[in-house]
Amino acid sequence: IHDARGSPKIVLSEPTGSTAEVLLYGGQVVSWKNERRDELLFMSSKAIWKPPKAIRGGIPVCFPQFANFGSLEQHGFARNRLWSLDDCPQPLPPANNQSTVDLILKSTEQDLKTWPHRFELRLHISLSAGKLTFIPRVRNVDNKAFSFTFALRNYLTVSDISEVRVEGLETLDYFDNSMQRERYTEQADAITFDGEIDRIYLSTPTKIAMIDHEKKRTFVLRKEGMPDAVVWNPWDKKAKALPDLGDEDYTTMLCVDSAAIETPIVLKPLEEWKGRQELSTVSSSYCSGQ
Ligand code: TA6
Repeated sequence: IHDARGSPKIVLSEPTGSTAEVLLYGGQVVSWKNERRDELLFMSSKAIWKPPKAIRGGIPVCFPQFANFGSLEQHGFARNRLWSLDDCPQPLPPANNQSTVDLILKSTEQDLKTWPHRFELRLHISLSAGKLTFIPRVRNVDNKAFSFTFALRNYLTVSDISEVRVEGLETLDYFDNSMQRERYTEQADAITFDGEIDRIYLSTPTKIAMIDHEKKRTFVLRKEGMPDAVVWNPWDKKAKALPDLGDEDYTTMLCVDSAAIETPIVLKPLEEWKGRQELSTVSSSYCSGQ
């Protein structure tokens, strides 16, 4: 663990040479490099790496609220808090060549003022060849029930957003964030990009593929416990309006998030919710439907 721009950072590694970097700030993965040292996650050229701003890139955790689906700050507060190592499951071995880390965020007196529910949010992250796995868990440690919405916002690096195709969301219903959250139905073929997209796809299948022709790379997202998927690219106008996103950055980024939004998760006292997300990359020989 060593400091990086003010936040302690954990570096995960595995025998084939891929690495991932996780900050205690936000419990956020900020880098995932394959064995050829290609950076697989997008990081804004103008990201702000210090509180209270969320770092625009990597994989921020949106909890206890996605976007403005509620009265809290945009995407909740978990991504703007300093998490800790969760030494309950097992203390992190001294060597940094560990391929897993367990993080925890507990409700604080300060946060109880804005979100009056005592919780323990745990995030297990493990790296293996070509795959990054996340197991988020939320436990209600209060004496009354609460509900929350949740997302893992996966900022993926792409060669050129206009050359990317997303398969697996065909014919699904979605809320369109850029159209007063109206409900629409997706067409019957893969999603391609020629403008701003900000959609919450509902009841998605467990597998979604993001195919990047030029880079000859396909990301595959597999998820459980998070029925929805968000697809977001701000395109040029919105990109210019975001101070922590480079004006051209939208051409090399795509967010495809695992999420539980349409049906908030309800926990009674002592109940625990558990999700799972596997993000993997496959080579150019990938053919759809695999
Ligand atoms: O995708 C949902 C959304 O709320 C978009 O409308 C856009 O605001 C994006 O998230 C970015 O949010 P952030 O707080 O990371 O700037």
